[in-house]
Amino acid sequence: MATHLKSVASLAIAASLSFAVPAFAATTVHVKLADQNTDAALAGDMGMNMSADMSQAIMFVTADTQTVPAGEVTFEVSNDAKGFVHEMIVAEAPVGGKPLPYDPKTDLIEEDAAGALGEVSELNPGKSGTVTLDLKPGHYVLFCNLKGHYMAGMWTTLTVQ
Ligand SMILES: [Cu+2]
Repeated sequence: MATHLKSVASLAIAASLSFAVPAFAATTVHVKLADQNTDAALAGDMGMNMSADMSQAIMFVTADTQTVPAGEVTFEVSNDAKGFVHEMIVAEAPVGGKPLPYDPKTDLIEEDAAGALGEVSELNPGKSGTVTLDLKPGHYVLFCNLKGHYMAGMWTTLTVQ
């Protein structure tokens, strides 16, 4: 028993000396959802890989980092909007420069077809929420799927390496 305790203590000291952040700690990404408090210019075709002028975006997903290590990633999502409900969905980014599957009739991303992995759904203005996902290396997209918001520019990318 004494030997066992000693070895555990030694390991703990070695770990604290070797890594500023223990390997088992989840990475946290802070995500802000925001808009220009208007939906006057929705359906702007400003989706991913659509080569639209993103400077015209009126709704936004912003993350405090663009790259995270593979493993557990916790998204802390806050809706900073004044009046609009927003959400954040995580999906694998389409390969080969393809657009995300979008239904123009509903103005929504087809979440199943897009391979949605998880979400913080429908936050009222000023509210926040979290979701933790186990992500493998690759390229991901974070987007809002309230009607028309994605095409209004409400998405960003995340690389997991
Ligand atoms: Cu939105």
